[in-house]
Amino acid sequence: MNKHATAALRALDRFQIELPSWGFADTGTRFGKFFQAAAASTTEEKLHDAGLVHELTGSCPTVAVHVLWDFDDPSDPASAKATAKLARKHGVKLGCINPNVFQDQHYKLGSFCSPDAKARRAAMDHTLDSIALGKAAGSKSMAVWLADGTNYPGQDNIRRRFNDLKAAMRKTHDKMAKAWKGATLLIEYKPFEPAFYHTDIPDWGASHLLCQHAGKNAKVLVDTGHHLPGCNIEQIVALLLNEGRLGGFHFNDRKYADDDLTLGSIDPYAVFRIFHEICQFEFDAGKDYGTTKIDYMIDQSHNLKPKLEAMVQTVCEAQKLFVKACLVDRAALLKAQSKGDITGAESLLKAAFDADVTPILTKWRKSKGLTADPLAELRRRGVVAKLGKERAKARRQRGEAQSASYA
Ligand code: PSV
Ligand code: MN
Repeated sequence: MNKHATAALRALDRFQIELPSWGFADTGTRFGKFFQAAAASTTEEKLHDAGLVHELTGSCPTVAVHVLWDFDDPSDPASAKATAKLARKHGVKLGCINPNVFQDQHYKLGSFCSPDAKARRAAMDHTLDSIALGKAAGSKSMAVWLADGTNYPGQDNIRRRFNDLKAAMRKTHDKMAKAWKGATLLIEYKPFEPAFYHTDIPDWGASHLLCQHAGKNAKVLVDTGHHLPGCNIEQIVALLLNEGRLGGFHFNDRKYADDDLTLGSIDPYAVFRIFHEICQFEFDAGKDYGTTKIDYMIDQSHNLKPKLEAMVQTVCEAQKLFVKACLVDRAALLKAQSKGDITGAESLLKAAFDADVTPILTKWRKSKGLTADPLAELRRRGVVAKLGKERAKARRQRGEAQSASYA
């Protein structure tokens, strides 16, 4: 193994990926929902599945939770403790807390940006409750994603909305600093959907403005699906790293919009380029790969692929592309760049991207007592079929509708 491979091996130890509880449950499109018998329908089932992905990959010790979907009583911190206990039972811990200020009827015109003061207050009350839940759960971060926006020009005052949002993010940050020390406030952006004329946090610039206004523990959350076609995501990542404001990622892939496909299924080179910018930042700072605090999280939801398989695929793909980025010969890259050798510089990236990193990943997995091929192992165990039977039966016993015949 050369020195780049050795650095990659060490970096893999630090490369952890958080799983989304909601990624194990049935989802659909606005046209319908095709059920999977093995999909998780209770919080415990989601945590069980997350535990299994962690057992197979050794890289996913935490699970992001959505407050309204994973806690019994969002106004009672004891319910966060109960979910945290369930997580421990399945060998994982609770990660990022996701308040939900988009589901209730009073958010029809928005949450923090709504023209209705009652809706703005409800959003703040829920966010303050979420802070208490996050602290009780032992989590280290909270992610704010808003469905706020308008559907038609003239519908509302864009600046009034943003100013209300700025005040809300400052208040949220201050409350976190007092009541939940050391926790990070992640602010996610999205240029479209469910609002289709304007979104109140459309891009990294708006997120960044909100973070600057909120305070030092506010960071930008980059969901890879939340960009308009052609957007250079790795450049956003490079600039945010430069400003100390890159909080983390919601990993997924897409062909058109926020398609929530498995990472790298459409454009693995784009994901590699993101990791390349992160590694380059660390190299320039004289730091080892994987030592920058970045919350790598998955945010994918599959209608048709078995959830567990999709999740294992994404984790393994992230590891593979991360390792490839660690292999870039950065001393040679610097030389090529300073000579203006464009072809040489690009070829160094391509060489790393084209490298077969299976031996590195296998060596790392073996050293941790893990299976060399987590997806093959999941399939070999027949887990999806087994869970499908068990869960269909459990649903029938609970009197729930979903049929096992969709497996
Ligand atoms: C919104 O599209 C999003 O990306 C946010 O992160 C939400 O928390 C998540 O999906 C689940 O709805
Ligand atoms: Mn997201």
